[in-house]
Amino acid sequence: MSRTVQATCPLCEACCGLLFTVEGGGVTRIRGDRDDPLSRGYMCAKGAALPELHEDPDRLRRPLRRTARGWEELDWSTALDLAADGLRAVKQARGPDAVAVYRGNPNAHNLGLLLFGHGVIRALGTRNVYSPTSMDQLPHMLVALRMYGHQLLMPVPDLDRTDFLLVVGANPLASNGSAMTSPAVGQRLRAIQRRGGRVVVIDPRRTRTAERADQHLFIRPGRDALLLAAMLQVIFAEGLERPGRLGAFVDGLDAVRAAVVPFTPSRVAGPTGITAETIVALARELAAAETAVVYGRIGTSVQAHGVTCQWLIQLLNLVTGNLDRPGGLMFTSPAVDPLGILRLSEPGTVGQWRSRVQGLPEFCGELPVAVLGEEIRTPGEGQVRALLTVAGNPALSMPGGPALDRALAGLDFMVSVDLYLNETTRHADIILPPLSPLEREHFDLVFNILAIRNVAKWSAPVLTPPAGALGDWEILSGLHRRLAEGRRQRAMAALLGRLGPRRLLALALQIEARGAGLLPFSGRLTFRRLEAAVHGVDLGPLEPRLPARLRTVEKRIDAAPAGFIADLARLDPFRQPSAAEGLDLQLIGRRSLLSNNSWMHNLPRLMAGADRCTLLMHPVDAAARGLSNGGLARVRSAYGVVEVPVEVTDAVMPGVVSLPHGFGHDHEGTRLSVAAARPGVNVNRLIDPRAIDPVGTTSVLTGTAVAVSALGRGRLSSSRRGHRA
Ligand SMILES: Nc1nc2c(c(=O)[nH]1)N[C@H]1C(S)=C(S)[C@@H](COP(=O)(O)OP(=O)(O)OC[C@H]3O[C@@H](n4cnc5c(=O)[nH]c(N)nc54)[C@H](O)[C@@H]3O)O[C@H]1N2
Ligand SMILES: Nc1nc2c(c(=O)[nH]1)N[C@H]1C(S)=C(S)[C@@H](COP(=O)(O)OP(=O)(O)OC[C@H]3O[C@@H](n4cnc5c(=O)[nH]c(N)nc54)[C@H](O)[C@@H]3O)O[C@H]1N2
Ligand code: SF4
Ligand SMILES: [Mo]
Repeated sequence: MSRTVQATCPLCEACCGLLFTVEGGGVTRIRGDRDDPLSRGYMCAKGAALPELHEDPDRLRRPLRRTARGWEELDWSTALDLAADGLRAVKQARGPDAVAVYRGNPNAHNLGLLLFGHGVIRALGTRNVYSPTSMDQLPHMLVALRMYGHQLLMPVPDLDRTDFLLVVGANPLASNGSAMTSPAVGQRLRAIQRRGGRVVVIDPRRTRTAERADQHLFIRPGRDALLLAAMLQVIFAEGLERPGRLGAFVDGLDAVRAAVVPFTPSRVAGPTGITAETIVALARELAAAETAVVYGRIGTSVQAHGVTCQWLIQLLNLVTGNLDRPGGLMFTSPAVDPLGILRLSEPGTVGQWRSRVQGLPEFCGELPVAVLGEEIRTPGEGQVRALLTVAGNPALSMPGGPALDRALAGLDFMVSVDLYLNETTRHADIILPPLSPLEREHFDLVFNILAIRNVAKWSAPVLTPPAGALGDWEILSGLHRRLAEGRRQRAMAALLGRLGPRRLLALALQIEARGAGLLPFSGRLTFRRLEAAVHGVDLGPLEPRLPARLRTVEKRIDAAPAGFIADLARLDPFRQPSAAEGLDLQLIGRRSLLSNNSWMHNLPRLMAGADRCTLLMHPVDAAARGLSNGGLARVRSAYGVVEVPVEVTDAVMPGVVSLPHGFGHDHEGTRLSVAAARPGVNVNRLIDPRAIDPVGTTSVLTGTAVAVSALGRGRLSSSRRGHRA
């Protein structure tokens, strides 16, 4: 007997609806669900690999403890006791801040981790809380907080209705869309073109998205703020601004107008690599389009002026009248609204506390990842001596490379909640492996806030979990109950544990319903209706939400937050990015459809084919260094060195090289047999954690100055092999 189960893919922000055929306890077939209101049948190779992830013999099934004789399996209650005892011991001996918590990217895709992570952090009482936010979307959140009054008020492109899409520093055809839940984005871009619209891409690399676009412009890495400021300058200088209905709710446009005056197209042309005429034409086209969206993603966030980029992107949408209107950049109306539910979600905070060593400010309850390594290494009161990682792989994902790896190795105690024994969790004393993604229930709390259409979907587990195994939420709930202090905390931990994610979600929907009249979907979506709609509930296209949805005190948009204006004043078009002696190239990253940051490299079907961890280099640059396709190159930055094969291609602009992140699976002591066979190198060995955007404390991961030299074909020097350990 076979049955078909509908479920949302939890791997990336596209949140595709998938159909699983289940037979004899396993998945025998998987395909895209054509009745899903958003993904309409789309599925990528990673989704198709979910059964392989489930079956992966290297995926951990039982808790592990490190011993002198190697890893030992534990039963769950012993494992949770030992984990909690170890964390508590460090807290008691060295104070709460001595225990750090790092929650990785998959937390955002996991209902249980989202609902139960906070309790553990509260119980630990630590200020050393970290996540990839500060190497990712922090600039978007800070801009949302300052302009619209809430960190989560991040408007998304109304892709299905726009006539003109300007993509800056994003490659949705590889990433499947980010800060914009829009599955099948390739089809959606094609649809823009079919209805007579245009897609333009600004990127130092001719990506798949750029190839699909009507126009692609190379830009020098890290120079987007200049381009965006110049576009605004043209719009103001030519009197093209028309903020429309929202004009009455905006403060500070005159300050913006004055601040962009120096950024004329002719001044920024040289530094950006885009001609003045092209910049003027782009600004005019944006202003003239019936509807338009400027959309910028990670390429414009993880640079020295990342916040300024995201701010200027909001302004371009605003002054051309495209903010909060169909076909423009719009705010969502999620069924479970974090802004609505009893105001449970904080608007956002900056600088409530500072990091001990460098004094960098907290943002929304977290410190920047840039400081984790030094907080572990630097002795003194408040030094981090224990770490809890939850679904994260900082050993590969954070800037810092070997220094960070050594810091993790030197901790007194470490616990990891993770599916694998990988580069990070190999340092743990206790590893707590959750059920596989196919064995857990799912609802998107985060990505419904960022979806290009209002949708909601409940997914029951596809497969029945093995008896006695624990899901992510049960693991965190178990830690929470053990770590909770005082009667109130203990009672809360016990209550949450009894409810579980499913009943908490049902409760959230009930609370939404009570707010009848305040929220567009109040009372319309009960948990029963949600559960019955196995393909998902379509709540319709995005609707204008301003000014009602603003969370600023006066319910007005602040177009000119002081810190942002000041950063613009610091932007000198002619200042070269600081390049130490001989570092004459700029390094950018890239993503592949077949990767998911640093994980999923252990699945044979995703690792088949050509080596993906290669250095892309322009033919002119390669020839100048005596490098050809497949030749080995030594890449050196002011911070570190890697050795990697070269792929010569004119898809990168001259002067720019590209290396993906998430590789470097050549550490001893991992259990990743497939990944370790093709380890690649860790690009973060080249990136100095001290490189940050001072406005938003986001790590600068793009535009790193590097030198590249030839090593000869097939010759690996000892420094590549030498870092096994
Ligand atoms: N398949 C797959 N999907 C993923 C992920 C994955 O690893 N694999 N990761 C997920 C995560 S965590 C995230 S945050 C999202 C990210 O989603 P995207 O932002 O779409 O990610 P990228 O594909 O890295 O695209 C960034 C683009 O910016 C360009 N770029 C680099 N530097 C600059 C610059 O200075 N200026 C400009 N204009 N462009 C620049 C790069 O060449 C690249 O094409 O993807 C998510 N989706
Ligand atoms: N140089 C450079 N560095 C980057 C980036 C870049 O573009 N360039 N991108 C940055 C970005 S945007 C991000 S988001 C970060 C990602 O950084 P991280 O979140 O630290 O890294 P991931 O590779 O996503 O690691 C996810 C971990 O979670 C585990 N895992 C997967 N699913 C589950 C689950 O359901 N439950 C549990 N408990 N564990 C699970 C995996 O085994 C893996 O160990 O990397 C950042 N680092
Ligand atoms: S695009 Fe993302 S959500 Fe869709 S199947 Fe692929 S990994 Fe899953
Ligand atoms: Mo990310």
